[in-house]
Amino acid sequence: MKTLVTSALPYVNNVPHLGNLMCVISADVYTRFLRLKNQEVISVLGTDEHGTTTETKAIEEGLTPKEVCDKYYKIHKEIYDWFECEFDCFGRTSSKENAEITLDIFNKLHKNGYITEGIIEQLYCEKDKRFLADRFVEGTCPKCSYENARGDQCENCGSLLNATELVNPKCKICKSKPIVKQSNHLFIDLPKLEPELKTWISSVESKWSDNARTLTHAWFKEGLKQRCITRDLKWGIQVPLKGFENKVFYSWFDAPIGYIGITKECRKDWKDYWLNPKEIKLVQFMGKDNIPFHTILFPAFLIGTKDNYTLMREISVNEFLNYENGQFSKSRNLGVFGDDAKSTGISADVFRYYLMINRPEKQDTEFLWSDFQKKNNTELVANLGNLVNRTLSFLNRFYDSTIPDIDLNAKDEEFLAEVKKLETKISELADSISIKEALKEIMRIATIGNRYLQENEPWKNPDEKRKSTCLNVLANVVKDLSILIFPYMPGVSARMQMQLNIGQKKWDDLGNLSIKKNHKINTAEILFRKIEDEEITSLQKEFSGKKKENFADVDLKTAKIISVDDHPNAESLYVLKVECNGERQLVAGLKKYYTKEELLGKNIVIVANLKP
Ligand code: B3M
Ligand code: ZN
Repeated sequence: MKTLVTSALPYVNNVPHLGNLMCVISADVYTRFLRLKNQEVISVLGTDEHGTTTETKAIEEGLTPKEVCDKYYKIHKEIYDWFECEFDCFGRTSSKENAEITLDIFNKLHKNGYITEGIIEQLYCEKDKRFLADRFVEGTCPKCSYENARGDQCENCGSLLNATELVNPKCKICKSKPIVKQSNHLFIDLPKLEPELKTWISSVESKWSDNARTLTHAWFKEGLKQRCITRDLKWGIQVPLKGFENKVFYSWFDAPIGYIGITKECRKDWKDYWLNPKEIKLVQFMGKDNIPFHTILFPAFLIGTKDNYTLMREISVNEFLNYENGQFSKSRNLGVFGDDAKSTGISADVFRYYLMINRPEKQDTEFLWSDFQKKNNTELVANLGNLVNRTLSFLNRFYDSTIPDIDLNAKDEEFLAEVKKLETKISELADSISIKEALKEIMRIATIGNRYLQENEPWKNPDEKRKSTCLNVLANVVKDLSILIFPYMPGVSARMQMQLNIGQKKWDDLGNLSIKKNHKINTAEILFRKIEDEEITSLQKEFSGKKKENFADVDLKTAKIISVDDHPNAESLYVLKVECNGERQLVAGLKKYYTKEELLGKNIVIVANLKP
């Protein structure tokens, strides 16, 4: 059985923040686990490029949608590379391959009678002269009264909405109130597909996360409805039917199909993965707002073709990561975004560790700099780093970097058995995608390793046998840790294996005491550095939502000079009174350049928003 891993395709129009990276990194960790275990796996990621979000960004940046996609696709790719996320396929939903597959799927759905036509009332902005699909509208959620609900979904209660349901809708471009206008559209007939969907769901849901199961059942309980799959937009895949020439597919139609399109873009053997349900285990990672698209809509598109598509078997849904008790916001410079993580001077591995140990698996979690510092200093520096560094330094110092003899006693056996037990547990947790729990157990091995080191005190133990055995055993435990930590911190894992002077190891090398007497190791080097208080305070400040001063923030105004006096205490300064929406006093170093008479009565430009 081969595994196909996907991570929700991030919208291309935004720079992803650490919360968005949660699911991408999770998918990467899981894929690396499978690879360590010598399982066959490919992973798929790419950018979700069609739809209104891209069109909005294009308007904002004065570019064409295509130019926006080209620009941000590159930015996304660089960010995932920096975070050491390796995907076998990294592509785009706007590729020609995706258009081909999307059209093929649509044509089959149409031929098989799963597409219906209907007129929908849509919001139309008379000022901007355009239909306002989904995200161009904001308003109050009809279900929970949240005031900033989007046209397609309320972020507060998670309900999927039609823009016309919003109470008090506003056009996002110009803030005016849109009118309701009629437009002809295509729908996927979910009620007709319901029996087949239900059969499929009951065959796989036992492996789904709770949140995925609950939400999917809620949809059935409410009754499946016809869902519109077309939009009055230009940027997208054109609908191939007469009378629909000016419409494109809704981006949520071609985005999940994009997983297939991207695989085709990158691999000739794409059919071996996507049209091979018996041999392929499809595992999908996403944030909680993406659930119904993956448990109902995407499977419905595939089932309706009557082709033999590979359907999802396992799903891992993360809740949200908040930033310092609020939301990430690029426009308000709030939170760490992929492109500024580099500038923090903190390594990608440490970010990956923090995100995974803080993974919102059952409920939302917080990114807190104070917690980040604490976990780095206590868990990485004082626990894992300490064990590795002390073990290897003692070997450098006492045994000239050569692994000494081993002679296990009952206590050593007991310790090794404990390690082994944890490794078995970690293996099971990794298989069931309990990424956070697995990491906690890995860190537990470091904890008991430190305890074992402390008990044996090789730095002062007069018993030579004890001393050498302890360091031999710990060199092997460090080797195990270097393997276990690889999915989370690949860079750290490589450095540990380099210091141990061993090649890249696999899961099978766990627990086998394969580092033997006379093996030469390299010089120990520090793996993690402590993060000091000042550093954390300055990072907190940098990403606190305070705008960095830039030219656009300077408030320039014209003012008329009404009096000029010498400054009582400074030779080069004048005290000016100016008229600028009322009287203001300024102090200016103009004395060297102008006489009082020259200045009096002049109109000048002042910076009006400096602190007094
Ligand atoms: N781009 C939504 C999101 O990033 C959407 C996911 C598509 S997955 C096919 O949350
Ligand atoms: Zn408008």
